[in-house]
Amino acid sequence: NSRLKNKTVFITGATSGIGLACAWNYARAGAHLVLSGRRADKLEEISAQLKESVPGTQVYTKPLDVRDKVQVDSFVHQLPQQFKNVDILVNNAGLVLGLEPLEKISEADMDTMLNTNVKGLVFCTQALLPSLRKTGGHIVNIGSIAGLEAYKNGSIYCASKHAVKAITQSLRCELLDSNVKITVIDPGMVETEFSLIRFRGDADKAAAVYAGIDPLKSQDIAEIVVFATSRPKHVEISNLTVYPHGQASATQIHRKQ
Ligand code: NDP
Ligand code: 8X3
Repeated sequence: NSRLKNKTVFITGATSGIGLACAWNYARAGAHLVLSGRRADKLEEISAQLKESVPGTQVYTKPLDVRDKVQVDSFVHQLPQQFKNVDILVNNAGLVLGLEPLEKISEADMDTMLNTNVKGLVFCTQALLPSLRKTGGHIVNIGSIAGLEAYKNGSIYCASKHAVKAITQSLRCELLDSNVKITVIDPGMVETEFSLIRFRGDADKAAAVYAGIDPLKSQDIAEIVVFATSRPKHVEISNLTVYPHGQASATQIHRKQ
């Protein structure tokens, strides 16, 4: 993809799932990568695999917890010269903990979800906007269908993804007179580590989420992220909702017996 060749792409939550698939797809398109996540071992493994499988790929990795503003700012300030001019920011790091009534949600889980999905996304955006303004860049926020409708036992996660939608809309207005574009992608069910984390490592509960349906794969979303960020300069995809066939909302799911 010639529009992405030699562009620098900064991906949060690149150690797994959608973020990791984005890394592979951007590497294949000839982009340079800044990959982050909390797991240092994963980052090293991924960097080695990318360099080996896609020769010529330039990858910079360093652990980053997006909840920590000081860490985010110093990560961005300390980017090596060749990765400093970021063209595309993929705000992907995010998670849900539990599927529980509001009355039962702990303050710790609430903080983890809101600080990662909302404040972390804002911290990364604030830190990278100066660079994105210089390059004429693009921000992609990974939202969710949970940001379009709220469902039972999903209050805080749904609130966090509604916030992502609102932040994207406000920022689009603030960026109208700039050369920075912004897109939010709202996936339905994608088979990643997402459900394993939601159910705190319970593999049976996680597998049940995807039973009787062909869920989206990380690759499906990554292709869309790459597509959205490789349109001509004047084309701005504002939002895209993506379901696997058989899903029509968070709760309307047809499962084959
Ligand atoms: P995964 O659990 O597979 O990946 C989540 C990524 O986020 C990991 O790389 C994880 O890395 C990273 N992450 C979590 N917390 C932090 C943190 N504090 N700082 C930095 N990185 C962090 O799930 P998905 O790929 O599915 O999730 C990616 C995004 O997609 C999320 O925003 C999620 O809400 C959204 N989404 C997912 C859907 C699905 O059905 N799977 C549907 C709709 C939206 P590490 O643990 O190394 O920090
Ligand atoms: C992930 C989709 O339906 O589990 O954001 O909230 S859902």
